[in-house]
Amino acid sequence: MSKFPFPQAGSAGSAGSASGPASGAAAVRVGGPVGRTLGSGQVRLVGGLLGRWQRRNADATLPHALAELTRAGNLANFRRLTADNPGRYRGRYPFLDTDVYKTLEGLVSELARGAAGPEAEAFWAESVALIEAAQAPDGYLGTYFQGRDAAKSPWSDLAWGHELYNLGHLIQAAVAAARQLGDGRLLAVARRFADLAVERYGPAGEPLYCGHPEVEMALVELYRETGEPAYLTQARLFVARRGAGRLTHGIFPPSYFQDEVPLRDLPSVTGHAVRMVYLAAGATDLVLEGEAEAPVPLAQLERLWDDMVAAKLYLTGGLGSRHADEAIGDRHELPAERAYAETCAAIGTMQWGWRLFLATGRADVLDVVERVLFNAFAVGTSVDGRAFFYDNPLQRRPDHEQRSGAESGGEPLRRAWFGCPCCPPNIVRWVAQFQDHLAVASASTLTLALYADAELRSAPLDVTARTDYPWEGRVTVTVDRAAEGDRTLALRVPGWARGATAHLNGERVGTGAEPGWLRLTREWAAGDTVVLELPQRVRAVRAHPHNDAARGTLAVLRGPLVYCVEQQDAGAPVDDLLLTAADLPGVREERDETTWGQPVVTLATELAVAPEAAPEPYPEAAPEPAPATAPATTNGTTNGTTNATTSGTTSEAADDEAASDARERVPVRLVPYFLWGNREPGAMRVWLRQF
Ligand code: FUB
Ligand code: ZN
Repeated sequence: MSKFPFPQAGSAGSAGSASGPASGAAAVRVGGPVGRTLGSGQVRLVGGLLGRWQRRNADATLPHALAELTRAGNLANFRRLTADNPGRYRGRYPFLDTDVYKTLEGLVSELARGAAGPEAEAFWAESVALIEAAQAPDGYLGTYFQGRDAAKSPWSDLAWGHELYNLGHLIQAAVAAARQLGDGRLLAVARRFADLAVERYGPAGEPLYCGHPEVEMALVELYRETGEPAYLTQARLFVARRGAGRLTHGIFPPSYFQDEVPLRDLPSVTGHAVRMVYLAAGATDLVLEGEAEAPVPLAQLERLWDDMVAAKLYLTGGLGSRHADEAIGDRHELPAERAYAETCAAIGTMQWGWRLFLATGRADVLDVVERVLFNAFAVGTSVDGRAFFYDNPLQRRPDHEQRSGAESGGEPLRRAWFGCPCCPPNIVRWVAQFQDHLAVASASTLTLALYADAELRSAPLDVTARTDYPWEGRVTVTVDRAAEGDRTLALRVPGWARGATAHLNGERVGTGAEPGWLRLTREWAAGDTVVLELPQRVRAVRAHPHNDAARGTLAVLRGPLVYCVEQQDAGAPVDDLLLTAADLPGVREERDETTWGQPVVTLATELAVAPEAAPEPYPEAAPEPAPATAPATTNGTTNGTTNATTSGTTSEAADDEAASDARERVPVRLVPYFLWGNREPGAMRVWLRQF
């Protein structure tokens, strides 16, 4: 018997259509070797942290976004085209239509699960009518370029105009509405615009492409929804053509647009961070639709991903080291206080990672997706769901002056909205789609990729997962219904969960057979229960030795969560605190139910203080004693022994560590990074000094 309380989906993987609701539809309706993504009619978040975030999305963030879009003029930009005498376009950027589309994409999911209120329904009705009315007779839609007073004519500036980026977000909202509400009106608009794009830039058209990738992912999804192969072909063309250097811009170099080298030959992720990961996600979608015809082989996409994870991603999963050009940095260029790590880049990284998991089944890719989700992405939204970070640094200095966001001025912490408001609407849609990124199923296997308190149904198994993850590491999976015959339940064992154990109906089962996965195959019966214990060890990590900005520091993690120290929780300036590995056993886990109005695990300890003593900024270094051991090998080890100098701990550090016994120690509380900046503005550090 299933406890699932809302509409039955078709069998896993059944195709929906624009003419009727397809309540089982996921945002990405696709499968790979591991199975097909389970969608909103098949997965329901019940509680826990992700469930709370999703409720906050419907109750606070979505209504807030609707009000801001109305206030800022995004909706008025469509309305003005329906008037006899259109007024001026409001806003600075040519992509402000997308903030309506992204919000609609999220709104549709919230409406479909009955979580959104009447103001969401009213916004939906009004905006669909305006979008329909604003579309030009030839199918064109881009309010910046339409109307008598338009600054530029359509298709005159592919590098910066974002017209196909606009189309991409329109398509994604339209597909969501067709699948989840059975409302095909937006899909009809999107198809007319997509057909125009195919006519202009298809196999027989100009061999051009958009300055901001996004439409590639969307066209693949439009193909999945409609079955029209021209959309798939167009997506392939856009990915394959990029790198030809056709995007000319007075300010940004070709690498900003990933237009210097074709993606199939790109040695490392580069350029504008959001553009990079959206492009890679689209290219991975094309692999999922048939690698033989995909412009970029899966091996190249995996190589780019692995290289990004190894050398370009922040500990939090944030991507983008430079404010200049919102760009990815060089290898190991990861300054904590200058981290750009845009919230949209976190979303794009998860979109790419999810598709890469579908294509490869790699559990370590999901570890990264999870890291991004609980850190670089989650930090972008305030506890009340009505304020946002655009950039997500890992350090704030006490005298910090630059305000949050792409523009100068404004709030010292999260802002209610931005002149370039790409992040908040992206948050709305991503949170609304959490359930589409938790599990996949094939005829034989249900795979739980990420953990949440949720109910899941699939062809092989219906299960209920109960957990307080990530605060606790116990996940209890109970089978509610099983198909006849042997079926597999696959559970991800995160790489950080050393010592994970599992019990099936009280009997211990092994977890070590396959790195990253626990697979249990049997004839299941309702009531069978698997209890997975993922030890949420408090652990410290240091940065790669080439990450100069973080050398000589440690960061603290617990499970998938990165922790930080905010000034209000430290008995001395955060820049003067010293943390060594020897401090870890003294760290106490505490549950705080009040500070943020929700249960949170914080970490209490006492740390040594090294107040800034030397008045000189660059005091002369004392001569180093000659090394007693053989020179280090390139990986920083000598005969398997970590070499102190190359691993980031100098002899000076060792002296300091020894001396730290004598130092004053002060109480310190570490809090999850995603919660920082919800109290009064102050200094914050993820990486704490070792010496
Ligand atoms: O260009 C559209 C969006 O605006 C980008 O994705 C963000 O990085 C911001 O620049
Ligand atoms: Zn953004």
